[in-house]
Amino acid sequence: MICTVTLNPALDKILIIDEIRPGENNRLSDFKIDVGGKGTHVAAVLSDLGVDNVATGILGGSTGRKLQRLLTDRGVACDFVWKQDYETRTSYIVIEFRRHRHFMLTEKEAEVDGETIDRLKAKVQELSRKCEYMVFSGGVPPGFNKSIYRELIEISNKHGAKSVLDASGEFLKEGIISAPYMIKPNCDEFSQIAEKNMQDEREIADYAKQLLEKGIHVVAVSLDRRGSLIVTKEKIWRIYPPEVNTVNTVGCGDVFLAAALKKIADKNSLDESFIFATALSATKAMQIKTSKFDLKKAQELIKKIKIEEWT
Ligand code: TA6
Repeated sequence: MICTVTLNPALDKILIIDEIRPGENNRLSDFKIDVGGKGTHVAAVLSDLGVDNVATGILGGSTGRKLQRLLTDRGVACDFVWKQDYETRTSYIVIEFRRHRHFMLTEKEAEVDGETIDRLKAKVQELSRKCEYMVFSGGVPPGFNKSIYRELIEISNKHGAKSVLDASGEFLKEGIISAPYMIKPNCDEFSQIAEKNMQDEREIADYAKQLLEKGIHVVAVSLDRRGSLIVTKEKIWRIYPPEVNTVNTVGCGDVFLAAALKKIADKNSLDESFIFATALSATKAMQIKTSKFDLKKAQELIKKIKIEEWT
């Protein structure tokens, strides 16, 4: 069983428009809703891939109820901490077809109080006893300390679960102190940990090796459209993604993480797991919705993925 922990879930509203014209009434050509907030995406994708999973985090209000319904409909077991007088945020993803571009606008979230945070910690403790993997993913609403992911990972490690962290800034920097099993930073987030701008792939691999000395087992650095670097004590892989017609890249990282975890949990080798993750995530970029993918297409794309083993 895999548990996802989303401290700041969202409902994704996807607004589709041909062209945005400033100062005019911009009429949408279509509108879709999807689960949002990183960890919840991972949960929905895991369910679609047939992996038993439970989602926790903080929810509130009618948006929270709507999001939970979407997750339940996808087959996710929901065990959220509910907060009174709190409304789960909405994220707006605007897809502008004519210019082949999209934007994400996220609502400002309300502050979380100490009592809710304590209930969340107790929930993480309870779930980390039952789950093999605990996935901590996404932004953090105000009210939490910078150390929150470090504390939650410590709790999971203590109860025998393997922790996976997909966060940014100070939350990521603090989180790695507790030595999660795996981290999945992008280039910017990796530069935040290293405290210097990291673009050179060899330099990223060398610094990732240093992180492994702290007890992390897998550092999966997303290089966005350029693919990824997967660094472990034994091996380094550079994976190049296939070319696809991109419609909306929001959620690609979450599909990548869920797909890799599915394969790792099924005891596949790491290179095989990340090749599958790369293919599935590429099919996400072709979809309008933020947590959708195309498994059949991914099987075709696997053959087009290039992988190098670095020494
Ligand atoms: O990764 C995509 C996504 O989860 C969107 O669904 C959107 O809601 C957003 O990211 C939230 O990201 P944040 O970092 O603010 O938690």
